[in-house]
Amino acid sequence: MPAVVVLGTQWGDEGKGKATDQLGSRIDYVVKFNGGNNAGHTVVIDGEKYALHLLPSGILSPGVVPVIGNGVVIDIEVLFEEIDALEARGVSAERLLVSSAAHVIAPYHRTVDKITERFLGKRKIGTTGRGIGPAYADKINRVGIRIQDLFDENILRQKVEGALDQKNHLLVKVYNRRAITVEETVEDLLSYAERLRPYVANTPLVLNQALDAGKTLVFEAGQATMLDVDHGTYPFVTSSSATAGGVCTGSGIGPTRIDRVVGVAKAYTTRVGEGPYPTELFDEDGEWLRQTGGEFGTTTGRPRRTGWYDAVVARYSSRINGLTDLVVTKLDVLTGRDKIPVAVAYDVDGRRFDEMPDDQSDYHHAKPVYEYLDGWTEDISGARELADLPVNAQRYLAHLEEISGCRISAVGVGPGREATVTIH
Ligand code: 2SA
Ligand code: GDP
Ligand code: MG
Repeated sequence: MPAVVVLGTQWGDEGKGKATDQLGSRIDYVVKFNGGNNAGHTVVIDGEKYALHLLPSGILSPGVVPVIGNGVVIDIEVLFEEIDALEARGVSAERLLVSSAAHVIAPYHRTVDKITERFLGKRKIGTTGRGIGPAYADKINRVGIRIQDLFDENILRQKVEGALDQKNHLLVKVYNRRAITVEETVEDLLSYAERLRPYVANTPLVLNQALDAGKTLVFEAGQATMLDVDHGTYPFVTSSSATAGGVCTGSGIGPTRIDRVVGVAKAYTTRVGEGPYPTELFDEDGEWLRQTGGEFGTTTGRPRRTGWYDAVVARYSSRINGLTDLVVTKLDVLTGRDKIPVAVAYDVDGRRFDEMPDDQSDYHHAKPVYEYLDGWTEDISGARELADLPVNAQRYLAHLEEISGCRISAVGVGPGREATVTIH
């Protein structure tokens, strides 16, 4: 399996970090290709919890080369904070490679992110406030700063001038804020340049050469399909391509080199931030899922919205990403329920939708059409084979597989590295 993609099929936090980490002993490179420090991936190893944001999960496996690809936006201060925190716990970042073409999140991107949200008021997106959207906007608008610009002060100054031109106009005239100076920004960015230099590489070349040499690469998505800027619930999305297509543009490898696309899905659903969410629960069941599943943001600590499994979303994700297999996580969280609802279709003002509505307004009005499956009460955290699971848990999985349109290859039964049922 030379090139494997691991991505989220719902609204994020499906447990991608753990799914990637688990492939660890068999892989050579773990590559991040989209997003930035809005991501939060939790990996639990021997009871020790690691929360990763910018660094790929592969950093935790000795021998794996972690790569931050060109499609990522990098807050360099946060990157070094994360490296320092891991090194203090004995995890080395020595092998890390950072793309010279990745874009930088400058301090003004964070400012603009927060101000924009405040001004949007009721129409806000509920961003993580990390400057992600404004950094990608500058990239597309061709006024972004790239990692390689940090090594030429003249070029950096010119680019910062270009980036601040319109922003200062907006900050001062529209938002009534002070102007950001070119000098303070250049100084801030230059202060990291020398420390960053040893990590910087031509990562598309490195990755293609690694594939040529028969190495195994895992491409780890941040956020998820329903938050993808093209295929998600726009405008309530993040600003990057979190689907399988983003792997190619965000890392510089061709689509013909991808062998396997693994979609990760929780046995229920969660969402952070604003936007439509048909199976969302507002009652005590929703609170029960939040508490039992520990559904609080890894980056911001925000309580996650919670709801039942949504097979319409699963089928959509399976199609958009060309999934080869599905990893279902957090099945253990559902233990103790009498009946477990799963949405198989939507009702939109009396019309039935078996597939994702194309029209945003329809999606905002979609109500789930539920099937109710029998639950189980046995502790399943020790299960490692399908046969170790109670019959009703097996039936739940078989049904998910049928309605999601994808083969299930593994099931998470606890946060730990070892707590996984592998299906052969
Ligand atoms: P942004 O900051 O511009 O990317 O926000 C846009 C939307 O994308 C959502 N988003 C996320 N949703 C779930 N998990 C994310 N990562 C963290 C985690 C979130 C946290 O792993 O828990 O700690 O709050 C993530 N990152 C972005 C965001 O909520 C907006 O809806
Ligand atoms: P990611 O962004 O997709 O990597 O997911 P997060 O790390 O943000 O959120 C997933 C959470 O679920 C983390 O706290 C994981 O430790 C935890 N987790 C992952 N898989 C399982 C599982 O199978 N069971 C349980 N109980 N927790 C899990
Ligand atoms: Mg997360």
